[in-house]
Amino acid sequence: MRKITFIVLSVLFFLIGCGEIDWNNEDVKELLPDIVPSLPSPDNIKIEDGVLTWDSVAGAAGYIVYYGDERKVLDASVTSFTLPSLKGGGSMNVALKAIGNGKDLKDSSVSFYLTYSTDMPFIEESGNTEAPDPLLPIPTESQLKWQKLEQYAFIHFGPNTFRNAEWGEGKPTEGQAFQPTSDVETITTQWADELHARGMKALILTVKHHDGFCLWDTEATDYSVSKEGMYNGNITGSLAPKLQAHGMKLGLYLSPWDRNNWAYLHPEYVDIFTKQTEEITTLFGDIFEVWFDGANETQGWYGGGDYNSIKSQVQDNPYVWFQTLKNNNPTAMFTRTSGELTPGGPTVNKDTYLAEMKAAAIEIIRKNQPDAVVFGDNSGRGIRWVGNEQGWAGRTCWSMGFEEYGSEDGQTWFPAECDMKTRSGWFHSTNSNSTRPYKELVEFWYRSVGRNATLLLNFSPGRDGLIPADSLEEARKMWKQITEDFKTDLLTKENVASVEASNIRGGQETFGPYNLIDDDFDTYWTVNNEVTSGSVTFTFKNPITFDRIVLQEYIALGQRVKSFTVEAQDESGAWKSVELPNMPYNISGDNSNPDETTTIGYKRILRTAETTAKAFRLTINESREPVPFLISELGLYKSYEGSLDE
Ligand code: FUL
Ligand code: CA
Repeated sequence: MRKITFIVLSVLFFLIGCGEIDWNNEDVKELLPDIVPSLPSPDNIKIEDGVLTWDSVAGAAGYIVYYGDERKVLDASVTSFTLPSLKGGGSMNVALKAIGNGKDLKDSSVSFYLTYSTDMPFIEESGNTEAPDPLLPIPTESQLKWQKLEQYAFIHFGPNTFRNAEWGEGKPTEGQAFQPTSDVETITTQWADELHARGMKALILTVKHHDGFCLWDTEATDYSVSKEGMYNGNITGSLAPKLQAHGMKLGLYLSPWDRNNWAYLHPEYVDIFTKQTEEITTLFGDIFEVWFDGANETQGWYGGGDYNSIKSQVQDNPYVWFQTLKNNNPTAMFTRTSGELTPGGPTVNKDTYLAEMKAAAIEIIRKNQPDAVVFGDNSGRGIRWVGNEQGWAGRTCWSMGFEEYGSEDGQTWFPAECDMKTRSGWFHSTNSNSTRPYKELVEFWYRSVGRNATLLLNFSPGRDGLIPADSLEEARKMWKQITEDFKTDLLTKENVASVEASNIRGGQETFGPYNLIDDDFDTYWTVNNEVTSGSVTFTFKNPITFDRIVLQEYIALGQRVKSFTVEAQDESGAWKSVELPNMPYNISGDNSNPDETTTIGYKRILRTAETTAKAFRLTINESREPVPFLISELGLYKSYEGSLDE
């Protein structure tokens, strides 16, 4: 028997021999380690949102919470404790023990210590307590909803599909007009199901392209799916509920230019066009976007030879009314009528005519579909063409102004949409039968969605009415690559040890930097009114490796940022600008230069060199006006290099 045990036992026998044991006697406690059992320490201890919780310990008479320099004794019935607010910064150690009954159960040992740290860096509470004032122009709610769709599909389908045409070229004959070999249900089911599976949040269909053929059952003209001798399938009507079932939105392309209509550029055609607009905005449920294409010509004629000769004749005077053509053959649909232009007839300014006609149609859209945005409408409620059909927005891209780059001085909110093709033409053609590889589609996505624009990706169903399998396969891979690239945000509360911000509006948590990583667009980090630049630094518990930075500006109050900087602290502790390598390849009109750190807007994604960081810093250098900036979200990701197989 070891000596120490011998002594303990002797003392015990002595004490027992003297009568009742005083279990609380310090000498007794001291001497009892092996004999009176201890309670187990509380298990499953967690701190969430400032509340400490644990699993109750059977037999405990209560608990003691140790936090900072303080302690609190709690009843046995309690298994949670609200820690004091750490507003104002700092962190504290927190631990817990279960209290024994003072008889045959000793107190547990003290649990391991947890670090409880604040969501807010230390900052004086001073300055503005209300959200910053908006900086005009700002988006409408519909424009904001539209932008959040990010990526949606385009479908070009119509008579062009059946004769390798893009603009209704060539003389159509009745039989060639429109003859999909699949039934309408098969077609629209494929479109909705397959595009939904590829991450498309909406679909814009050419319900009428420049050839004037209508993909719905229209009362306005005789040239549609439902007329005698035609396909007899209301494609648009069948598509709408299929998209809705997937939570996808429907958009409609209605060409103002109508090459098949004698009345084009005549007053009568305004009635036809507005009637068509009325129909498409009332027949198919909610519409998110209406595309009034910008292409137009000075003649409403159909047919190669005539078209070119008329075009050359009107070149010098493009505002001639085609009265003669109208009189010669008012309703011919598939007939290539020769007509002569009568110079000197009544004239109309084509641009004014089209602008007025579109304005009348926009009125109808506002009435029937108040939530829809109109492509090309720069009244402050529409959206703009990005200025190219190559799938890229500018590295600097304002939601005001025009084309790729927009302008910080633009007076109306006019965000950019990038329309891009998966094949060489908008329409299917048996002559150019290849689809773009997914890597290019991924590139378009980064250069549109990643640059404060949306991506409108076109698919060209074939003569069977179905989107070709090769396009679907590349789009599948594209979407897999993108979803995998952004699967895991590395800038999360779990990974962050501490955060510092140079300024926080009013010193309030509501405007603090944790809003940058809460996955909520509507919460943001912002600063006091007089502050126009500033930085936020996140220090990680363990270094992280990333090659994608995602930034979102709270554009609901206006687009502001015009210059920012991103830096990382390497393992040696040195701070360096995050390296921005060249883009994977040139795109017509864009190039492979590195990304720029200028505008942010709704979403800005930088593809960076692979960077391992102990800490990450975002600095906002300048806004377009001397006003505070508002940043909704900041994310860091590592792109995916694995297999894209199904
Ligand atoms: C252009 C049209 O002329 C093309 O045919 C196509 O519809 C494209 C999306 O817009 O302006
Ligand atoms: Ca947020």
